[in-house]
Amino acid sequence: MELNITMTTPDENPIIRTSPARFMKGLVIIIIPLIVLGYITVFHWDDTASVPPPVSAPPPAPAAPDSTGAESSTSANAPAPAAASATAISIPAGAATQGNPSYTPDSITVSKGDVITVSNEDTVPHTVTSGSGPQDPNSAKLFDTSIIMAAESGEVDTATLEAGEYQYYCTVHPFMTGLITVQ
Ligand SMILES: [Cu+2]
Repeated sequence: MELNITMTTPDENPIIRTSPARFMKGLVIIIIPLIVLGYITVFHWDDTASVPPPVSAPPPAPAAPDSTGAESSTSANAPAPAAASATAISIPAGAATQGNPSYTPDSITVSKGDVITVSNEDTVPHTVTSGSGPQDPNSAKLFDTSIIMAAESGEVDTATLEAGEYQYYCTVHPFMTGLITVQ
């Protein structure tokens, strides 16, 4: 049995099915959006990432002392208690760039047993890891917050540390270093 599978008649051109003008019009319709998207991607890439506003003072609250037990805040991302507390380290925005402040303060003195809250106010992950750097054979053996994501916080518990000075650094950006002194 023999099949004739010719799809076109001999007098029909099987390839050119449109006019050059119509073809160019279609091409322009495709290329213009590509140019616009390309421009946005190349020159406005940074604008596509949302950068949280800098952490500012929390809304005014009644200045009642000993309010730490109050659980009035329903915010999921309540900022760390402002200043005053000596047991807080913050990682400011831009810390991932070498030369910028990395830990604030970068040297802190606490009493043994204090729990240091580390709040990451930057837009990339950081750590507070014991040791002088990745090459330190004792790196992370004394304490390690592990990765703290942007806008989140971690803790360093000093209960297991003897009095003394402890260097720490960021495993993601080893040029970020600081010092914890336990009394
Ligand atoms: Cu870091």
